[in-house]
This record gives sequence, structure tokens and C-alpha cells, in this order.
Amino acid sequence: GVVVPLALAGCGSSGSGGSGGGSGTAGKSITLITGVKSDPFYITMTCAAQAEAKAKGVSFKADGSAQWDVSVQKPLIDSVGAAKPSGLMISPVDTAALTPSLKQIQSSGTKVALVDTSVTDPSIGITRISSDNVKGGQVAADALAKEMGEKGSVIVISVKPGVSTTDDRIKGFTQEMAKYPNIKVIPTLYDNDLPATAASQIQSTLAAHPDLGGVFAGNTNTAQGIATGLKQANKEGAVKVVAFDAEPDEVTALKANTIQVLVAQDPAAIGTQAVDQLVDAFNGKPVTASIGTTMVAITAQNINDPAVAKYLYKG
Ligand code: T6T
Repeated sequence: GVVVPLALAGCGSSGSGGSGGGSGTAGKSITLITGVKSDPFYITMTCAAQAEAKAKGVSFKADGSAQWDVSVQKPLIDSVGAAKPSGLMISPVDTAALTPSLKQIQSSGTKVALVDTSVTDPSIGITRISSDNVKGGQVAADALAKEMGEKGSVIVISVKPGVSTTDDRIKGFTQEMAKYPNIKVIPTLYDNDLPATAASQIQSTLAAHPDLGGVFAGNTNTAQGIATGLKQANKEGAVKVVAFDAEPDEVTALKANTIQVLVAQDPAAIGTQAVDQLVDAFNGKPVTASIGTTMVAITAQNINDPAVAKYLYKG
């Protein structure tokens, strides 16, 4: 794994370490490993974490998988195990497969903060910071039901089974949709975080279910693929789409009415708070085991509200 200088992640300024650190931060270092390096959600998180680390006088590095895949992320995590930074911020791409590597890192003295995604084993991490993804799935279901006039068939397209965030979103969505007797939920499809796969899945779903009225896109790449697939099928606006996240292409699709609702997260807050928690841990201060960050439902009506602006991801 090549460690990407942060200027390349589009944060504006690079550099590690700052002048504002607390007494215990001298010589401390944090490494962040995200799910997918090029994903605007993680770029936004990375830039915020970098700025916060600089403000706290901690050196900071970031890297991320080239794709959503355990075999791609594991070597990156294991290289952190060898480097032994003071802190690791990690978005594991699987709830179980990376636990042994993380256990080892933790037992060598590195403080671990789980950011966005998490693992099932409760012994991993001094803190876990994410959106309430079950709640986000419920919000998505209610918004989609409303868009569909509370009738028709819906499908969820998502990343992979075994991802904490998207599994929770599907759980919340499915539970909430059970409240709408005239909506039928078609079994979930998984696109491995590949937009082209999502595009062909939405087209084959349309062919098999001509009454398809709505789609819940579990994350950014899925939403992009669905938008493309619906355009190709001439179903934009006819099939309603509620998608997680708010990266630039999704915002464009919202403005074009290809997507009707975005459930936006606050990845910058996740990044900032993880750095703060790790620095508190370095200084022997108490930490918070579980922190929930906020979300907002964005529509064409509120997209230009100043309060919504902070939820739009960096490209
Ligand atoms: O939805 C986010 C993130 O919360 C999820 O864990 C993975 O996908 C994203 O990064 C968006 O692509």
C-alpha cells in the first residue's frame, strides 16, 4: 500500500503535524485507512481528519483500498501493524474477516478508532463513530414510500453482505417498509460497489418486474449505477430513487430528478471526532465508546438551504 500524500486527496493543503497540539501529542501519529480511497465520502472524512490532526499537532497519514474488497484492504491494515502508529482510524470493509489483523494491531499498543464501518467483535476499538444506519434505512423507506404513493414494488441494491453500515441500512429499510401493506419488497441485490453492475441489475429488475416503482440505493457507487441504468431504460423520474450519501454526481442526479431523495451523512464529523477521541486516548483522558453522527434527507426542495450545505461531500 502506497500512502497517498493528502494533497492528492483534494484537501487543499498537505502536511502533517501542526503547532496547536496538546502537551501529550508530541511524536504521536495517526493513520487512517478507508474503505475506498477514491470515494468522496471517505475523501471528505480524510480531509477533515487531516485538518483536525494538524490542529492537534499529531502527524497524519491516509490510505484506502482501491476497491471494496477484503483482500485489497487487508495488506494495507497489516502494513500499519508493522509501522505501529499511535492511532489507527479504520473503516473495515467486512464485519469479520479483518478482525484478526485489527486485534494484532491493538495488542501491539496502537489505539484503534472504527470510523463509519465496524466489526462485530466488541473488543476492537476504543471508539466507534458512524451514522445511525438503521435509522437512515428507516428514513429512506418512509421517503421512498411517500414518493411511490405507498404502492408498487421496490428493490434494494447495495454493496455486499457483511458490511456493517449497509447491512444496517437494509435492516432499517426492510423493517420500515413492512408498515406499507401495498408495497412489495423484491429481494436485495449486491453490486460489489461497482456502478456498472448496479446499472445492469436495475435494468434486469425492470425487465422482470414491470411494476417496479422504487429503488433504495445503499451507497454512492450503487446510486451512480442506478442513475445510469434508469437513464438508459428511459425510466428517470418514473422509478423513484432514494439513495444514501451526497457526493457530487448524486447531487447532480437529484437536481435532474433522476434521484428524488438523498440520505446524506456527515463524514467530516466522523473524521474530526475520531481524531479527537484518539488524542484524548493518547493523553490518558476518557473516551466515548460509541458516537453517532447526524444525517439529513436532501430533496430538490431543500438542496440549496444553508443548513444542508455542510452535508454535501467533497468530490
Ligand atoms: O455510504 C458510504 C459509507 O457510509 C459506506 O460504509 C460505504 O459506502 C460509502 O462510502 C459511500 O460510497
